[in-house]
Amino acid sequence: MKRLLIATHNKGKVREYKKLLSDLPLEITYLDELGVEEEIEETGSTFEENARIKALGYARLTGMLTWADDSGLEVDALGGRPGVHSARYAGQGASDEDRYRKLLAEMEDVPDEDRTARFRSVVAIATPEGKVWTTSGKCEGVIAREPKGHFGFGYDPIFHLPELGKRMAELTPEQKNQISHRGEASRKAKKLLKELLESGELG
Ligand code: ITT
Repeated sequence: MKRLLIATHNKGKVREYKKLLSDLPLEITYLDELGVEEEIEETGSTFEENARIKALGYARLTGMLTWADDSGLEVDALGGRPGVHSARYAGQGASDEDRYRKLLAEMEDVPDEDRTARFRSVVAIATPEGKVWTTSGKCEGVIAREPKGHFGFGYDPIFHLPELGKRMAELTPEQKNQISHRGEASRKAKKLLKELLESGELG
């Protein structure tokens, strides 16, 4: 069976992807399982660029078909920040909670009607020979004033979904997957991957 590397160190993402891709004829592995410690630097200025850089970089490094995503939170009142810097927003070694607390503090004086935001995700699939494909997804919401919920990861406890009346972190993994940016991008990427496998394009 062909192997697919999920190129992430984020355990939340590994969990979500293993589940999503479990019915494909692929053996799924991930960086920590392979013991890959090299970091591919995310030097792009968009999610699309960074997803391509990550997928191609790890595909070349490992010689494996590779799936990577770049994702993050765009807050309108902050001109789209933290955006591609979402993981580094509170500096090296900070926790998910440090990051969302910092964002709540930065947003303290922003009125309710201006607290709109969205999660974005781009998934890239790359071969060691340098072929790469991408898909994208987004999820609209509002930055809440205090955290709630214990599911998910990252900024989920402060990301409010007005239509559901809930935080992202109050949704079960299945519910989150149905409406999330990563769910959308990865369903499209899964369809693409299936077509590529069936067409023989991946060898
Ligand atoms: P890899 O690069 O190893 O995949 P990462 O955590 O650094 O893992 P990103 O570069 O894509 O991932 O950064 C995304 C950050 O954006 C992530 O660390 C979270 O802080 C935030 N984020 C992305 N998707 C999220 C989600 O579904 N829920 C909450 N926060 C999310």
